[in-house]
Amino acid sequence: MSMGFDKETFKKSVLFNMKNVFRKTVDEATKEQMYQAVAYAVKDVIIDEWIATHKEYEKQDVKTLYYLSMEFLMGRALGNSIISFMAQPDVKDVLEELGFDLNAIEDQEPDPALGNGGLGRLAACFLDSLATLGYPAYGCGIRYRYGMFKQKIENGYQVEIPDDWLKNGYPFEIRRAEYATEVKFGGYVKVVRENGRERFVQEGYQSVLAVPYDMPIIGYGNNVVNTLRIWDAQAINTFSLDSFDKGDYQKAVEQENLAKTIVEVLYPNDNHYAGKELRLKQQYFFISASVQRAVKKYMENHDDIHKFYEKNVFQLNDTHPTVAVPELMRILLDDYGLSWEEAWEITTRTCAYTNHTIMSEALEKWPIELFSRLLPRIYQIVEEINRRFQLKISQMYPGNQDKVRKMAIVYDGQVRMANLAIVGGFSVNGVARLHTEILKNQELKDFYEMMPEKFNNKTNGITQRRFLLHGNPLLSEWVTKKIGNDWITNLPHIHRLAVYADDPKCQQEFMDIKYQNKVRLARYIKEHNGIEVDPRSIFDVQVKRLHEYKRQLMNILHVMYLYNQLKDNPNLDMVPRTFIFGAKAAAGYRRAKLTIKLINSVAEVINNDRSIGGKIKVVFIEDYKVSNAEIIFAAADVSEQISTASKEASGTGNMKFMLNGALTLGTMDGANVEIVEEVGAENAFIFGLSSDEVIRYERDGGYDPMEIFNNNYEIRRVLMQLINGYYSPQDPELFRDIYNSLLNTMSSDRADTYFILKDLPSYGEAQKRIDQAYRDESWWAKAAILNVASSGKFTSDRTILEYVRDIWHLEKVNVEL
Ligand code: F58
Repeated sequence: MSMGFDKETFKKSVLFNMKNVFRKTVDEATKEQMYQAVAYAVKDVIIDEWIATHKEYEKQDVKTLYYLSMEFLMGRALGNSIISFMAQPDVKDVLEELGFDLNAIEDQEPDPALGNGGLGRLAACFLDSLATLGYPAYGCGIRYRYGMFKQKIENGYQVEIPDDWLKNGYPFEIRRAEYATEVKFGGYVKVVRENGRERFVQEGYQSVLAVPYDMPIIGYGNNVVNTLRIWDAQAINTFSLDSFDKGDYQKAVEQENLAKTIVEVLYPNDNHYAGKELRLKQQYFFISASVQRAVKKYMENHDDIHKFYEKNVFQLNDTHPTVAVPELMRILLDDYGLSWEEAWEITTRTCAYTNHTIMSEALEKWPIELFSRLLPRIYQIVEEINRRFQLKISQMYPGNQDKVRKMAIVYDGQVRMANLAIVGGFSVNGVARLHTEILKNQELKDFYEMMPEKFNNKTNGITQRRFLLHGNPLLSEWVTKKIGNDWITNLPHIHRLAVYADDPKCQQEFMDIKYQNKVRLARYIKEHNGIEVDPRSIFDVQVKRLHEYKRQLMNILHVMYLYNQLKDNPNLDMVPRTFIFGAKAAAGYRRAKLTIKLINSVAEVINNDRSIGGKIKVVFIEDYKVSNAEIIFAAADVSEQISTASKEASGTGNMKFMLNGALTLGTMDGANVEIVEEVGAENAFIFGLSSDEVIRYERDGGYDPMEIFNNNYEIRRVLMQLINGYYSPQDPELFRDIYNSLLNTMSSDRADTYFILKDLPSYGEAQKRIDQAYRDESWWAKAAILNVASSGKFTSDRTILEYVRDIWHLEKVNVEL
C-alpha cells in the first residue's frame, strides 16, 4: 500500500462526508450520494500528496511543462484514483461492508467529457503518464459547462443531448479564486509615449474574469499529484444600478453575456475546423489566463524574465492554443518592456507545437477582420511576426514569391495558425512516424526545408493503467500472475508474456478471459441497447468518431455484402460474427449522421432475419465514451483500423485494442504501421492502398469508381441497395447521398474521396482471412497473446519520456511524505 491510505480512516472519512455533505447515514444514502461521499474521501486521501508535490516543485525550483489544450477527455476519476493509490481491494471491502458495490458506485460518476476524441484523450493519457513518471506539469484547458454531447439513438438517428456534467457538482475539483485573471477582448490599441519609448495599451475593451478550477492528476503509487487547471469565466463586475447610472449599462450586460457564453459548450467537431468567432474567444480566453498565470508564478520567485524559458515550456496541442505565441510576446513587450528581439528569443524558446492532422479542412485560418477586431493588440503582434518572417523568407529565397505564398502567416486576408505555431516555436512534431514523414515531405515541406532542426516525431501512446489495469481486471490479473506487475509502470516488460503464446494451457486461459469479457460486453449491450448478442461469435469492433476518412461506411458496405452472400446461400460456412460500432458524429456533419442511420437500418434488417441463423449481428452502441470504451476494448477480437492510408495521423484506439489482445484489421496508416512492425504482419490483417498510392492518386485527380461499379457485380448489388429501398422501404431515397458520394458526379467533390470502393475488394479478402484464422483457436489465441506482448512501445509513458528527452527537458521529482 502506498500513499496515505488506511482502510479504517478511509471508512470513517466516507461516513463523515456522507453526514456532512448529505446529512445522512449510509443506510439511507442513494448510490449517487455514496459515490459523492467516496469521491470526497478519495480527495481526503490525496490532498496531502497534492500539497506536498507542489511544495517539492517549489523547493527544487523545477522546470514546468504547461500542456495547453482545448480538450482533456479525462473519463471518470474515481476508479482510476483508487487504482493509483493502490487501494482497490481495500476500497472494495469498505464499500461491501457498507452495503455497496464498487462498480455500481463508479457507474454513478458522470464521464467528464471535455474533449471530442483522439486529441483530447491523448492529453488525458499524457497527464497520467507525467504524474506517474514524476514530472512537473500542468494541463491547462477550459471548464466547459457542457462537454461532449450525450448521444441517443432514436429511430436509428443520432440525437444530441446536452452533457450537464456539473449538475450535481464535481467532487474532485477545487475552485482557486485567488488565481482569477482578467482577459481582455476588443477595443482598440492606443500608443502612449513614455520616456522616449512607445507603449501599447488596449482601451475600450470588454473583459471577463477567468477563474481556475484544479483537478488532481494522481501518479501511480508514487505520491505525486499534478494538476489539471481548467478555467471558468465570470463577469468582471456584475452589472448594477451604479453602472446603469453611469450609462455603462449596455457594456455591463455585454460583459455578463460574454462571460456566460464563452465557456458554455465544447465544439463537437472532430478533424474539422469551423471558423466561429466564439471559438477564437475560447482560445484566447484560456490561453491568456494560463500564460499570464505562468509568467506571474515564475516572477514570484525569479527576478530575470529573460530566463523564463529555462523554467517553463508550453506544448501546444494542435494549433488551437497558438495564440500563446503572440500572448507571451504581448506580456513580455507591453508588461515587461522588453525589446522585440528579447521577447522573441524567450517566446520561441518556450513554445512547441504538435500537429495532429493533415486533413486540409481541419487547418485553422482566421479572417483578419475577425481576428483583429477581437484581439487588436495580438493581431498587431502577429502582423509584425509575419513581416519579419516574410523578410527572412525573401532573404533565404530571393525572388521566390511561391515560398512567401505558401509559408506566410498572414496571407489572403487570413491568419494561418499552423504557420504561426511553426514559426513561433522551437519544435514541430507529428504523432506517428508515417504522419511525421508526410508532414516533412508533403504538407509542411517548405517549412521542413527552411528549418529542418525543428521537426521531430513523437509516436502517440496510451496509458495501460486505465486501458488494461482498470478496464480489464481479468486480463490484468492474468498478466500479473504470469510475469509480475511491473508492466503497470514499465509496459515493455509485458513482452515476457511472449513465451506463453505457444502454451496450450495459457492459450485456453487467455481465451476464457476474452470470453468472460465478451459476456460482460454482451450484458452491457443487452442493458443499454436491448440487443441480444452471442459471446461465442467473433466480436468485430469499430469504435471511434464518425468521419468519412475513418470509413465506417466501408465496414457497413462489407456487412451488406456478407448478408447478400448469406441470403444467396443460407448454409454458407462462416464463423458467426458480431459487428459492433460506436461513434458520435459532429452535430452538423450530415453525411456522418446519415451513415449512423445506415448502420442502424442495416442492423434492423439483419438482426431480425431469422433465415440467416444468427450468423451476423450488427450492433450500434449508443453514446460511445471513455467509460464504456474500457469495456469494449476488453471484449474485442478484431480491431477495425481502416482509415484511408495517409489520413489518420496516428490513431490511439488501435493501441488500446492491441493491449487488450484484439487483432488489427487495418490499412498501413498512422500508428498501424508501427503496430504491425512490433507484432509482425503475420499477426494482423493488412489490406488496401498504401499512403504513397493514395497520395499519387490524389495528385493525379483521383481514380474512377465507376470502373469498379461496372465490373464488380457484388459491389454494384450493394450500392444499388442504397437506392432501391432495400434498407429503407419507407423512404427509398434516404441513402442516395451516400450512393452519390461514392459514384457521383453530381456533387462538387471528387467521387469516393476516401477510396472506399477501391479498397473494398481487398478489405473483403482480409475479412475472409479472419474468418479462416478464427477457426484455428490455438493460432488465434497465440496471435492475440503476441499482440498483448508486443504492445510495450505504445504506452504513453514512452511517448512522454521522448517528449522530455527531445523537447521539454524536465527533471524527475521524488515526493517523500
Ligand atoms: C486526432 N485528432 C487524430 N482532432 O485524428 C488522430 O489520428 C490522433 O491519434 C489523435 O488526434 C491524437 O494525436 C483529433 O482528435 C480533433 O478532435 C480536433 C478537435 C478540435 C477541432 C479540430 C479537430
